[in-house]
Amino acid sequence: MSRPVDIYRTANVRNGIQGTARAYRSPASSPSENDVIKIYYHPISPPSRNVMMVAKELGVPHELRHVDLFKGEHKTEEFLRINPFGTLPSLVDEGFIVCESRAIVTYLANRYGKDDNLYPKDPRQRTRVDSALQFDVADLWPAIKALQKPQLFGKTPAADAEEAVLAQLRHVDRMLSERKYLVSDHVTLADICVLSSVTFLECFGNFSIDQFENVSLWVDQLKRELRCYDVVNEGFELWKADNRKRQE
Ligand SMILES: N[C@@H](CCC(=O)N[C@@H](CS)C(=O)NCC(=O)O)C(=O)O
Repeated sequence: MSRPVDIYRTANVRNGIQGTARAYRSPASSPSENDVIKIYYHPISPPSRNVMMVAKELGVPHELRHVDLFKGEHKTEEFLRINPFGTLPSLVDEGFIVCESRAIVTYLANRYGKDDNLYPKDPRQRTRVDSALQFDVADLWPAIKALQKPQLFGKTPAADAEEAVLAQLRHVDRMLSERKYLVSDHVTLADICVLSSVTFLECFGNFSIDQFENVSLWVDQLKRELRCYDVVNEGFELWKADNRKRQE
């Protein structure tokens, strides 16, 4: 596995800002400096970006471990011992391993959330968040992945892939016609995870979400409001810029 890369540190140096992930306030129940949470990630992977954004929003100290998907590092014996599915992201908290990004973000909020804003404790409010997370994992993200992943490897997506994405975005747009955020009057885990999926559509510059007015406004607003967005997504932004150049 390659040397761990802390994209936050890179971002902070570039932006002239002091500090790394540890600059965020640590909650009372956070682990010791010696056994800090490890997040295995790749900067352009939307599920990885979910987890990194939630960890930052919660102020959970963590260390990033870069796993190069393009070199197959996620299929090495070493990594399969952490994540038997051979996918990113994964989290290790004092030896406790969690795979699947939406399970990771709910774990982080349950264990380290100082309040229940991101993941409400009220059963009905929480079910609204869970429902949107299930929609993301089962419907929205697979449609977006089917359109984008082939292009990552220079292939052409299936003929109906774009229409499938449009159908899912219509659902998101309808949800956002009723309120400012997906399921509540404030940001929840649902917004962060769905935002990661939707912004993956920015990869190739050949798909626009502009026809979905509510979705477009919500994306712009979240990018401004989430204090973690720029720092967590710097690797993604750099990759997108390089990719555009490669395509010119
Ligand atoms: N449901 C999983 C999906 C994870 C996933 O598919 N991650 C991609 C990166 S975006 C991956 O590791 N792909 C490698 C592979 O499938 O071999 C999650 O949310 O964690």
